[in-house]
Amino acid sequence: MNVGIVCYASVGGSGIVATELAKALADRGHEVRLISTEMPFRVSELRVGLAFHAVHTPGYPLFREPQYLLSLANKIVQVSREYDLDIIHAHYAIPHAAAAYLARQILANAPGTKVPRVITTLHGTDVTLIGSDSSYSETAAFCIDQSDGVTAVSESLRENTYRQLSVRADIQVIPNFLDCSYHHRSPDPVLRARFTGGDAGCRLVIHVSNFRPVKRAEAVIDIFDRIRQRVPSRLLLVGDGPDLDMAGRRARELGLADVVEQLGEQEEVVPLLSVADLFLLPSEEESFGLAALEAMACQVPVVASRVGGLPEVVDDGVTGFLHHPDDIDAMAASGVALLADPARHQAVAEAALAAVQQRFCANAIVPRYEAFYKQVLDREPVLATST
Ligand code: GMT
Repeated sequence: MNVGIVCYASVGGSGIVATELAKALADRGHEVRLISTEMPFRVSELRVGLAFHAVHTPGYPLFREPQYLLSLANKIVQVSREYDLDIIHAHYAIPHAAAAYLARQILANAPGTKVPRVITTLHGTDVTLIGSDSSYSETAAFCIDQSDGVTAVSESLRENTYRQLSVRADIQVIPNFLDCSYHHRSPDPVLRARFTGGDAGCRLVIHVSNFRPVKRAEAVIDIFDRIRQRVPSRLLLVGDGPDLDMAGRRARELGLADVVEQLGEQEEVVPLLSVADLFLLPSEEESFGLAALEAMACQVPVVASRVGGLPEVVDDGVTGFLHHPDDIDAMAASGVALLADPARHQAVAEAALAAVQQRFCANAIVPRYEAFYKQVLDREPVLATST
């Protein structure tokens, strides 16, 4: 199949999933064209069957606002005409589903032109935070409904979409996945010693996110503070975003400046996860929690909020621990219970890895996307064309 995948290039779950899907589809013999503003950060090496098309949004003195939706739709039309796309797969509804819809309308307007099917994958904040805001809700719901196929990354997100937007589309759940040949624990003792200061008794706690308010970075510091009072440990903060400074401030207030290390955005998280002992994710909302899945694949037990799709990823008490997002004490207690009991830690780490291998590896999930593409191509298009 010829597939155009539209995604955000920035560090973030939806871009990672779209990029990993593009790579996996190319490896399975499809012709895949990634369409984004920049080369997504996880497309490292050249791959047969995978090409990248950059979207440029030229400014103009008259415009105060960048016209990304229009330039993206324009690029999709050009790529589709040139490379005969069967599918445009938009990751993140806003504004990618709208751009795909517009591109399909433009293509359908030219008799004799092949009109690709549009598939939209909902990732979470495109529904739960931005999409359901009254500034976007009508356009988001319309464009989702105008897609030929819609997927969501968890049951929870599917239900939330019906609850929060007036969407009628039949939403299929296809969970996120990992390339399990890459995402596995491979600890570097030198790196670990660098973070522990060579103290064999020191445990490493880690948080990876884009430090937006939904991630509750301050809660990460408060949980770590409680853990640190019971178990000698250090905290690694990986990623960047609006709340990172606040997290640093909170750490200084609590006298933790020497044991909290800010590593900023990192392209490679596996080496960092591979030296960590505990992953904290006290988010307010998480449609899936790809960061938790990456930690589990690296045998790092997760302590997280019982919100959104996280219970579909973490089996509470077996592959990690889930608590109410405001129950900082309970999260800290679970962290201490794991770090202070090596046998329990190992059991949870092994169960987490087994769960990832059974349910969330690319070889189990990518065929579900392929099957969905075929299903969508075999049924009547949403848009009646003039061809
Ligand atoms: O929340 C983020 O870190 C970014 C955001 C995105 O779209 O890039 O993440 C959402 O999509 C991810 C991939 O499907 C999910 O794993 C995250 O849970 C989801 N974030 C939220 O729902 C807050």
